[in-house]
Amino acid sequence: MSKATERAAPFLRQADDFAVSVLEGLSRPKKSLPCRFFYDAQGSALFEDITRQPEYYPTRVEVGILTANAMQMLEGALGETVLVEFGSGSSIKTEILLGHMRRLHAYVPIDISESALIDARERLAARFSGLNIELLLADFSHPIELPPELAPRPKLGFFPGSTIGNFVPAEATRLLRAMRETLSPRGKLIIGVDLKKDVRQLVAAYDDANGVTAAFNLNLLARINHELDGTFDLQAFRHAATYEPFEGRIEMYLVSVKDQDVWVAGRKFHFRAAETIHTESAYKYTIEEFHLIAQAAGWTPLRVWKDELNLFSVHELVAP
Ligand code: AVJ
Repeated sequence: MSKATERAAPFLRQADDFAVSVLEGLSRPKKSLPCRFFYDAQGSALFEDITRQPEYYPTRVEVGILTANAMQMLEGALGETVLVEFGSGSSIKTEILLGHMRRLHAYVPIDISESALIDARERLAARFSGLNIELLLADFSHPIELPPELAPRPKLGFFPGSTIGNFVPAEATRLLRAMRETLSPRGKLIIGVDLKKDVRQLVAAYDDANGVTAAFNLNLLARINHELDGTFDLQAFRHAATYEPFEGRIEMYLVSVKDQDVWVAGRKFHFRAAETIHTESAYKYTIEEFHLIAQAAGWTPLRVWKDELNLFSVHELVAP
């Protein structure tokens, strides 16, 4: 994948970023690991499996909203438009939009997972012959530089799945501001935002009965063992998901079931029984709360599309 690698973000090589972030996270008084590292090939596959679990409503509800309202979302998108997707993963939802776009200049999926980008391109190229797909292997939480020939064109941003929820509100505002710059001039962003709801339903979505989310969470330790010579015993940690009502967020943890020492990249880390590693936050919003964040990032919220049960929302943001 020479072209994608050429356009990879000029930051720390992914392997170094992983090593540095893991050692730093495990050295903190309250141990934590960045959720962006969930998505190695195994993690991406486990996430796809999560989206098929009955408790995990966000994906299928959002797909319903996108399918029912795609034409409205694409109003104004011309033939020379560039569709830019942040954290594209499998690009499954993108197919709904692409299926309603008569013409498009290019689709630029941005993702940290090389395997996900390659698989998505293969599938989309087979279904949409002639579609110009420009892969961008990069971490979308950093400023993104689009290929120079695409930068001056009108751009439609797509950020589904409520991945915005992984960022604390101040960071979410910073990220939305950076996206506005990437999509300028006159950019538009279609973004998925999971809504606040019954706590039992929220927690169940992050702790499904089949244990797929637990496997997804524990896979992070398997990745450390694999890539950083870790000695994590996956049986000695368990998955936990809680909802923090004051913060309005789901928190995911890995909990040590006993006192134990673990080696990572030649360094020893001690875990007390019941000690936790924070692995993900997923903020949930009301429509009004999300609009405040979008406006603070310089966006003007226009239409909002929701499902009849008010479980999930898709927002249209335009740059003034
Ligand atoms: C891909 C970040 C949107 O937070 O709902 C699913 C990831 N974590 N189950 C989410 C996830 C646990 C998901 N996002």
